[in-house]
Amino acid sequence: MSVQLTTEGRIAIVTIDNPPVNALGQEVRAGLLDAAGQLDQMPEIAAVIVKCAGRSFVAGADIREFGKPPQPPHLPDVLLAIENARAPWIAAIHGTALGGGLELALACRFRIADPRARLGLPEVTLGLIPGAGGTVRLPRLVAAEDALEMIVTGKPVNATRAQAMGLIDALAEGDLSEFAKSFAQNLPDDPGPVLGRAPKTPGPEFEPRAEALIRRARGQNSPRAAVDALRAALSLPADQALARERAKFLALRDDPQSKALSHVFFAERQAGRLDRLKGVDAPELSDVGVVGGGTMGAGIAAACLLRGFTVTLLEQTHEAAKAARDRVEGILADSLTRGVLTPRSHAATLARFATATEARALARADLVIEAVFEDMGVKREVFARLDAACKSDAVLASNTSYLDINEIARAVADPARVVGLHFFSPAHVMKLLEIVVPDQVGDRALAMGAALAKRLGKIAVFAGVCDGFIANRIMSAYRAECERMLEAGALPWEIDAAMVEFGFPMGLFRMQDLAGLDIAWAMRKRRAAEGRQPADYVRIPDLLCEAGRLGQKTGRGWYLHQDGKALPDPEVTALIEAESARKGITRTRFSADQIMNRILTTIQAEGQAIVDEGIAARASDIDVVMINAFGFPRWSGGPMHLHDG
Ligand code: T1G
Repeated sequence: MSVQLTTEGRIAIVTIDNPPVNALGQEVRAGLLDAAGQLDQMPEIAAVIVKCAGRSFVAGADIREFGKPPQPPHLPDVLLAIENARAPWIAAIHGTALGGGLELALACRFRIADPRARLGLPEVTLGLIPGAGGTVRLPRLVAAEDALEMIVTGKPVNATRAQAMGLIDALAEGDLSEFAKSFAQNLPDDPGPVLGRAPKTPGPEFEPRAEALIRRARGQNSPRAAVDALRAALSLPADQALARERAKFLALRDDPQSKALSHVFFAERQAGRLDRLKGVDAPELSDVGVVGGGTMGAGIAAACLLRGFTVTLLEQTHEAAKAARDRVEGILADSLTRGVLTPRSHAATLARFATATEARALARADLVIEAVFEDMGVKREVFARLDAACKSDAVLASNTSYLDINEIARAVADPARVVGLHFFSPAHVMKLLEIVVPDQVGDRALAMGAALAKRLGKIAVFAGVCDGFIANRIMSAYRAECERMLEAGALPWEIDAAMVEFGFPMGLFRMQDLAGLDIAWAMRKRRAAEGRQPADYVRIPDLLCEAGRLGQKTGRGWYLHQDGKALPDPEVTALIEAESARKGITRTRFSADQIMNRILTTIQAEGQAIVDEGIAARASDIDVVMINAFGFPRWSGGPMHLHDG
C-alpha cells in the first residue's frame, strides 16, 4: 500500500510510501483521496498528519506518467478534498517537497518542516507550470514577489527561508514525527483553507521582475505561462484562477517543449549509468589531490572543497603553489560573497585545503586529478610520479581534453586505476563531467569518477577514447562547418545571431573571442605539423591569429571589442572576403534557417557517428552533452531528440 492510514488517539497519520521519491502516481492519489474520505467519517479525529516514508517528502507528480492520458483521481480534486476536510491536515516535510508535493502541502491547513528540507515548484524546468493549485495557493501564503521567484524560476527555498516567507508554520525541533504529533495536539488558531484567504498584494517590483524573468526565458514557453497564471491568481477569485491554471497546465503538457524537457530530465540521470558498474559499490572518497593549479586545477580544487572534500593541490614551486592558492581562495571568497558559504563554513572549507610542492603530500589521497599543461610528455611524467607517491588503491585521473588517455595510463604500473575526468571551464560552475573510459580502466576507477560526479552535483557522461571525446569532437565538427560557411558567404555575426535566435545563449564566434583564439590555433598548428590538416582546411581563423587578433583579451578577434561590446568589424569582413576570392569562391548570402540547418545537421551527424562508434552509450547522451557543455537550448530536448522529431 503506497498510502497507509493509522491513528494515535485523536490524531490520524497518513503515510505515503512510494519509493524512490514518493511521486504522486495514480495509486498515491487514489490512496490520499480514500484516506480523506475515511477521515471525514471519523468524528473522533481532531487533526491529520500527512508525511512520507523514505528519504523525502513528495517530489512531485510522477514524471513517468507524462505523455500518457491523465488517470483519475486528478491531483487538483484530491487536494480540494484535503483542503476542505473536516479535520485540519498538517504536512510534515522532510527532504524535498517539490511540485505536486509542495502543492499537497499547500492544500493542508498547516505545514511543518525539518530544518534541512527544501521546498519548490520546479515545474517550469519541465516545460510546465504547477497544475494543482500551486500558482493560486502560494501567493495566498507568501508575498507575491516570493511566489513569482519560486514559480517562474523553479528554484527551491530552504526551510528557514520558507518559514521567514510564511510558507511553513514551524521548523521541527528533534524528530519530525514526534514534533508533528505535538504540533497537532496544540494547534494554533485555525486560519481556514488557504484558498479562502486573500492573495497578497504585489508591490511595485512585481511587474518589472516578471517581465525580466520572461525575457530571460528566451524561447521557452512555460515561464511566460507561469507569470500569466500568477497574475490571474492575484486578481481573480480562487476558483476562476484555478481553472485558468489548469487550462494552461494541460496545454503545456501537450507542448513539445515539455516532452523535450522530460526527455532531458531522464537522459541526464541515465547518462551517468554504465552497465558494467551495476552492483559496483562507490569507493570511499573524502581526500582529493589536484596536480596543477592553473585555471582548471584551481576550479577543480574549489569544486571539491565546496562539496566537503579535503583537497591538497600540488604545484612545482612555492610561487606557483601560492598563485594557485590565491585562485582557489578567490573562488571561495566569491562563494562567501554570494551566500553559498557562511563565514563559518568558509573558514571550515579553507581548513580543508592545502598546497604542496612534493608529491608525497598526496600519499593519503583517494583520488588524484591531474590538470597540468596539455603535453603528453609532461602528463606521463606526472603520472609516473603519482604512481610512486600515492597509495596503491588511489585512483589517478587526467583532466586532459584531447590527449590519448590510454597512452597516459601506460605511464603507471597498474593502468586499471587511471581514468579520464574531463571538466569544463569554469570547473566549479559547469555541470558537465565527461568520464573518459580508457581501454584498461578498472570498474573501481570508473565508479570513483561516478561517485565524484554525484558528490559534486555534476552531470556525468561516460565517453570512449577519441579525439575530443564527445563534447569537443562535436564542437570541432560544427566549428569547421561554420568556418566553411564563412568562406562560402556568411559572416561571424550572422552565424552567431542565428545561433542565439535558435536558443543558444551565445554564438560560436562570440564564445571563441571570450575563450581566446590562441588555444585552438595551437592545436591546429600541432595537427598541421602531424600532417592531419583536412583537405578543405579553412585558413581564416589562422589569418586572424597571425594578425594578433586573439579575441576579447586583445580587443580584437572575430569582433571588435569596445566598451564591453562585441562589434562587427569591417576588417574581419574584408579578410574573409579576400580569402573567399583567393579560393575563387563566389560568396552567397545565408539565411538564419540555412545557417542553423547546416549546424544542426553537422551536430546530428557527428553525434550519430559517436554513438555508432560506441564512444557514447546512447543518443540521449549527445543531448545531455550539448545542452550542458555548449548551451544547446534545453527546451528543444537536444540535437538527437530534435532529429527524432
Ligand atoms: N517522477 C518520477 N520519477 C522521479 C521523479 C518524479 N517526479 N523525481 C525523481 N524521480 C526518479 C529519478 O528518475 C530517479 O529514478 C530517482 O527518482 C532518483 O532521482 C502536478 C505536474 C527529487 C531532488 O521536477 O528534482 O509535480 O533513475 O537521481 O539526485 O504541479 O529527483 O533511479 O530510476 O534525481 O536524490 C515536479 C524532479 C514534477 C522533481 C531527488 N517535480 N526530481 O534527486 O535523485 S511535475 C520535480 C528531482 C509536478 C505538479 C507538477 C530529483 C530529487 P532512477 P534522482 P536525487
